Amino acid sequence: MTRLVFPEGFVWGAATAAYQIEGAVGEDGRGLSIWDTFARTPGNVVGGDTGDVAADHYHRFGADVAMMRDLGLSAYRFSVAWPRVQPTGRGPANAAGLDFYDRLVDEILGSGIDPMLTLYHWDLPQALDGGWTSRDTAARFAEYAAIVANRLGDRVSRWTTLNEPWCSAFLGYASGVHAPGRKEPAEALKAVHHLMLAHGLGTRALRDALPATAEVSIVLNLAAVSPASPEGKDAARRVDGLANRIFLDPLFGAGYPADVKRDTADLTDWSFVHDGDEAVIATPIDLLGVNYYSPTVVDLGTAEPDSPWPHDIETVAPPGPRTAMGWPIDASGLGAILTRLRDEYPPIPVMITENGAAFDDELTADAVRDPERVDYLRRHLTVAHEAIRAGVDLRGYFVWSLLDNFEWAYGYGKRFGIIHVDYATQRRVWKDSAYWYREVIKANGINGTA
Ligand code: IFM
Repeated sequence: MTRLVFPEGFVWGAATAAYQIEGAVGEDGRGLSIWDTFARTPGNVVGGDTGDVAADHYHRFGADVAMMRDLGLSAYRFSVAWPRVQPTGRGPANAAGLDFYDRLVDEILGSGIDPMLTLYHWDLPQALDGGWTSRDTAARFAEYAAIVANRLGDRVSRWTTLNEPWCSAFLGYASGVHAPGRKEPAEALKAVHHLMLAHGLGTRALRDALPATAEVSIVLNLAAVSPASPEGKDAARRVDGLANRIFLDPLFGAGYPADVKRDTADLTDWSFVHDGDEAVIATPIDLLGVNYYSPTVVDLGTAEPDSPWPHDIETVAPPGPRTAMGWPIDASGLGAILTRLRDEYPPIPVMITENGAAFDDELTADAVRDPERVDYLRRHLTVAHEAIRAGVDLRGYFVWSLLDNFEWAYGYGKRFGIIHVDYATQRRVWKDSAYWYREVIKANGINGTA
């Protein structure tokens, strides 16, 4: 094994999201989100699970932040629930909702940890009619961003507009496996644009409200796409367009890719893109967050039910080890994404804002032995280190997730945490991976896999 040391000041973090951990969905004036509605609709989430209680972080954040301190985290990435701040998605702020995040931020800072705040991690206020298919939602998002920035901007210096807009658009509006559960591919493209417009307008609102030193970012779940056969080459190009370039190109000033527009001409004429929108989307940002879990291998074929891709493209499962999600384990995709960003887009600092794995953990006495998760993390950190050596401006790494939590349509059965949560008692137990991560942070490095 080789000792791999990361650059001084490398950010070591862990990430969570509001609906997945907070619970307390009916407290202190929080409004309904599309995920409350979706999860409460029978058949949408395995076991009928909802985020009603989740990891009860709303009431236990003090103890949870204390664990972050004990882990030695330099940063904590969390999200704000829009419906806590604006219960109907518009209008004046709900004071009690903002107060919660005020206390949380103080607790994080008081523990010597840098808060990294995501404004939108999928819990859209239910009252916003039309959701992301409505252009107005982008304007409402900018208003919400300003409210949160005005309250927390004196203490939070790292801001993210959206988490994984691909999921919001394609899982929410094309495959329908996420809220709001619509299966209308044309609407998914409209949602992409309104999400990106929200990002641009939100970035401008943040710039107006925040000190000049604040850092603004977006987090994308970029895909490492490859064809399973020579015949699948064009399918891979199309998937790459819909997964990556549809976000990256407008973000970096090149507008929506011509081939993506051509490929989707039977669904839409793209008239939802108005003059000036692409300039708004290209408002400069300071950092790009990349979430990576697994590679994407595709071929020409018949899309599986619930596929977010066009109906003539199938996803192929390459041989080799998988996580409990059934996702292939292959860290090389992370390297491919990072070097591609370096080679094909303007220079920008990058952080890996999510990476981790679900496994069927077993709690025995006071321990969870999870060597597969440690191995998964080590492999991906090895690749991250390689990327830095290859000139990628990689500034940090956040493990997904700090705690076991509500894994969206999979409910509580899939555990991504480095800390185990017993949902019946809300007792937290550190998994072996948490102890391992603590040592990685302390040493600012790992024993690499190669
Ligand atoms: O749990 C999710 C998270 O909310 C967004 N990125 C992927 C994770 C694992 O599926």
